[in-house]
Amino acid sequence: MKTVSQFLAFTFLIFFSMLMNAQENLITNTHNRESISLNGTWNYIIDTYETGFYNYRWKEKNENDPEAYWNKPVVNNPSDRREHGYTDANTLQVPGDWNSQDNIFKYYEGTVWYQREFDAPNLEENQRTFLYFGAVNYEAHVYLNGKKLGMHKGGFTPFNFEIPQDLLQEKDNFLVVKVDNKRHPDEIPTVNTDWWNYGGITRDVKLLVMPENFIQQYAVQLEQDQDISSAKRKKKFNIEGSLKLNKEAHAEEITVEIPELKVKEKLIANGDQLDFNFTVKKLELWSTENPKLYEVIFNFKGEILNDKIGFRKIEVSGKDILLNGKKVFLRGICLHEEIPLEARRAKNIADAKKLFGWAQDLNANMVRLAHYPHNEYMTRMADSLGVMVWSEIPVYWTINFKSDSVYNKAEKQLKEMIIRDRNKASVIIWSVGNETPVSESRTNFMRKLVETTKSMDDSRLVSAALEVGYNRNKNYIDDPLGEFTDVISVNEYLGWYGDLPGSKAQSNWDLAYNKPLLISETGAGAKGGYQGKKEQRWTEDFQKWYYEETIKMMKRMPENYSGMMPWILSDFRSPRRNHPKFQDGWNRKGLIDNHGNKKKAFYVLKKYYEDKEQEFENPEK
Ligand code: GCB
Repeated sequence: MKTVSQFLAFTFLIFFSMLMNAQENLITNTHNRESISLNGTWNYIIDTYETGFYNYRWKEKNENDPEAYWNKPVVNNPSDRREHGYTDANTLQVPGDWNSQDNIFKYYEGTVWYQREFDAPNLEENQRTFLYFGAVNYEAHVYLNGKKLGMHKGGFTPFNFEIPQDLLQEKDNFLVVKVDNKRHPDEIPTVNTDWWNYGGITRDVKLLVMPENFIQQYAVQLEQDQDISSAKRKKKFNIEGSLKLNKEAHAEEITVEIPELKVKEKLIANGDQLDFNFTVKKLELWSTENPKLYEVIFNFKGEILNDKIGFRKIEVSGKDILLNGKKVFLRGICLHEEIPLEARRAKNIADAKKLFGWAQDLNANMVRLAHYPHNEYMTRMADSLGVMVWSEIPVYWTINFKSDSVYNKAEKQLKEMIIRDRNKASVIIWSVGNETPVSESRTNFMRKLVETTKSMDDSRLVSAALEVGYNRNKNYIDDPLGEFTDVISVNEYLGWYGDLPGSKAQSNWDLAYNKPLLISETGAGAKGGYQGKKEQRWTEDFQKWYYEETIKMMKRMPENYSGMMPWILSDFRSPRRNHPKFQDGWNRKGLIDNHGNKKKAFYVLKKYYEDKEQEFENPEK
C-alpha cells in the first residue's frame, strides 16, 4: 500500500514539476529563428458548453472520440452522425482578439475552438519542429492531428510544444487550439480587473524548425558588479553571459561573436548549461539618447542565431536611479496593449509604432507596460528607440494570496516574462504586481516573487505599484513590501478618487524608505472633445487642471522622487466604466481619446517632460 501511494506521490511530483517548469522549455528570440508563420485565417467554433471537450458526464473526452473537437469531423458513410464541423464561413484572424472581429464576440468569455491546416516544410534529417504561440488568452489546449501536444495557462506570455516527428504529416496537418478566456478567482489575473478581457490567439503563431540540439535561451549583459564609472575611465568593460541548450552537449564548440567589438569567443559545451565572460575595451553603452545595439552572433554546430543586444547598467544609489552611472528622471507613461481606435489588442509592429509614436510625442523616455507583459514587438521597438520599459505580471488587486497554487501560477508567468525579455536593454524594471492589498500573506507572496526575480536576473530593478495611505494632512507610503523592492512605486489619485485637484498642490508626503520614489500612476478622466469649466468633471479642462495641480504637487515630494508614469496614454476599454454619457465602456483617463485626439492635459504633461528633459539631460543649457 505504502509503495503504491509513494509511487503515486512521486508520479504527481514529476507531473507537477513538468507543469511548473514549462517555461524552461521556452524557445526565445523566435524572431530570428527559422520559422513558418501560421498567422492568418483560422476557422472557429464557439463552444459555450464545452461540448467538444467534455462528454455528457462532464469528463474530458477520449482522444479519438469523433465528437471531440480536436478531431477532424470526417463523414465516411451517409449514416455517420457528426454534430460539429469547421467551416470557412466562420473565421477569425490570427493574431487577434476575437472580441473586435465580430459583434457576437464583443462580451464573450468562454471557449472558442480555432482550427487550421498546414503542410509540413521540407525537413532535413534530424530537424525538429515546435509550435510556438506568442500568447493565447487565457487557457490553451493544443492538438495536432488528433493528439494533444499540451496545455498552457496565462494570457500574456509565450509557450511552445514540440511536434513528435511521427505525428507531422507532409500535407494537411489538422491543428486545433481550444482557447478559453473565462475568468476564475484562482487565476492570474483573477476575476477582478479594470481592463477588457480580450480572448483569443492574440499573438503570432509559428512553426519553428530547429536542429537536433540548439541554443534555447541565453543572456548576455554587462557584468553587474563592476563599477560603471571606473569601467568607462579604464575602458574595460566586463561582459557576462549564459546559454541553455535544449539537450546536453559533449565537448561541442559554440562561438559567440560581436563583430563590431571584435569579440569572437570559442566555448566548449559539456552539459546543457554554459557560462562565459569576456572583456571589451570600447563599448558604447545603451541609453535613451544613444540606444546602441550590437549584433551578437551565436554559432552552434553551424547553426547561426543572431540578436541585437544593448549593454547598460541600471542601479539604485541611495534615493536616485542611475543609468550608466548617471542620474535619470523617468518621464514615463502607462499604457495598455490596446489600439483604442479599433478597440482591439495591439499585436504587430505597426501597432507598436503607433503606441511609441504617441509616447515619444509626449516626450516620454519611459513606458509602463500595464498590467501584464506586452507583445515582443513592443520591447524590441523600445530597445531600438531608446525608451525605458517597466514590464509587469498581472498580479492585480485581489489575488488569492493564501494559495500556493496561485503563487505558482504567478511565478510561472514571471519566469516566462523574464526569460523572453532578459536580453532587452530597454527593460529596466520588472514589476511583480499592482495595488495588492496589504496583509501578511500578500506581503509574503509578493516578497517571494521579488526574490525569484532577483535570483533570475540581477541586471534590472524590481518594483511593484503600491498604494498611498491618505489622511487629512499627510500622504504616507509605508507598505511593508517596500522593504524588498529596489524602487518604491505608488499609484496616487488624490483629486480624482478623493477631493478635487485643488487639494493636491498643498499636500504633504511621507516616505518610510530611503529609496527612489516613482509615481507609477496618477490620472483623471475626461471625455475627448468635452470642454467646459475646470470644476466640471469629465471635461478636458478638469483633467488639465488635475495635471497642473499634480505637477505643482511634485515640487513638494521628497527628494527621492525620480519619475512618474501617469495613467494613461489613451482611453481604454473597461467593463467597469458604465456611465452612458461619459464612459460607455471606456476608462477615460487617457491623454489621447479613443479616436486618437489629444486632450488638453496631453500638452500639460508634454511641457513638464520637456522641462524635465532640459533639467536632466542638458543641465548646462
Ligand atoms: C488604478 C489601477 C488601474 C486602473 C486605474 C483607474 O489604480 O492600477 O488599473 O485602471 O486605477 O482608472 O482607476
